[in-house]
Amino acid sequence: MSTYFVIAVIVLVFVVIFQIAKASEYVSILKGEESARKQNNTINGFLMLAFLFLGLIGVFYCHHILSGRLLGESASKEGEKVDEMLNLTFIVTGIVFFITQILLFWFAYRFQEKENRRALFFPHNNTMEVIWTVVPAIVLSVLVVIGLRNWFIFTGDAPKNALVVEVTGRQFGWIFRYPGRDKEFGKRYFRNIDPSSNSLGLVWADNKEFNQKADPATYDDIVNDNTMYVIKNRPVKLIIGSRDVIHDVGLPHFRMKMDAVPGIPTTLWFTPKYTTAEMKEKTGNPNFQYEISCDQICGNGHYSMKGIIEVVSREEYDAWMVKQKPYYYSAFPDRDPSATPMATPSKLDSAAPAPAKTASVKRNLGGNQNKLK
Ligand SMILES: [Cu+2]
Repeated sequence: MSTYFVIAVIVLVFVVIFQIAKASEYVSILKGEESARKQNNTINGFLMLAFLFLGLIGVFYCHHILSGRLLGESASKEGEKVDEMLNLTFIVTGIVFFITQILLFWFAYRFQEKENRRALFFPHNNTMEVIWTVVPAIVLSVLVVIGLRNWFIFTGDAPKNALVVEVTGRQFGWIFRYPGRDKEFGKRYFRNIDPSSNSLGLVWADNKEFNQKADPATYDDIVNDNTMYVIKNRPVKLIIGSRDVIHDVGLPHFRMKMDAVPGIPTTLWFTPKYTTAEMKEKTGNPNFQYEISCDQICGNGHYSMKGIIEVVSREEYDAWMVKQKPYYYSAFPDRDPSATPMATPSKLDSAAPAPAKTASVKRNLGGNQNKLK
């Protein structure tokens, strides 16, 4: 209802301005050009004041309806620094905004054309030039330095105890990888990518065509689509990449974002402050979810690229992790020791395309990639 009211007021204001302009046109015909121009001048002076007051009321009104309806407090410790920067920027630009806008409209009204008034010829003043160049330069430099310092923290080395998760964007979704027990991410190669069985192109097997050797570090990597689990109060470092076009890991609740670029890994770390359950309580929204939104227009399914982050306690995380199976076993179920403990190496060897000369665990786990396709 109030929206319609605001629209109606805006339309009304424009109708009034239009009518005044129309009326003054007729008046100028009747009265002659000179006196009509003077009258227009007075009207314009008052309109300047009207715009100033309406504009200030508009600023106050927008502030009033938006405050409390935005995202709320930062859900990460590092995000607090982003909020501090934003607030500082708002304070500095806010002060400048009010001073300049009020002076601009007030001067236009106050110093309008009058019979006996002569304009002062004021072409140049070096002192003023220096002041309004140096002061903004210093203020902006301070803002930039604070921003750079924070940027180097967020994108720099994560604390040693950080949980490391690899995030890969694809059209249209997110793929998360955890390094598994060896705490090491296995190698990937883009030509190994098969959306149905090897979504990240992990180098599971020897491949002579691509001159690749199977990387045993891939065997325990855990791959998860669309939901990332992280731990409250423990820093999490994201290693970000993309499988196709440029995406962007947007984390509005944590106040972070970082481009996901094919072939160029980017990193970012932050420390979640509240679990998802705590945020449900804090926001009073039982359906609250931490969200990864893709912040880069990346194709016609861009809008659907929503990833979920579950922030949980250490115990809940461990319980979740225990249930995860290495991705390798979902592509090679017959090699899962918990599923088929009786799988014999000789059987596996016969599936390999080019048996190596020496028997090794590596070869047994390698297998035939063509089988996947
Ligand atoms: Cu995207």
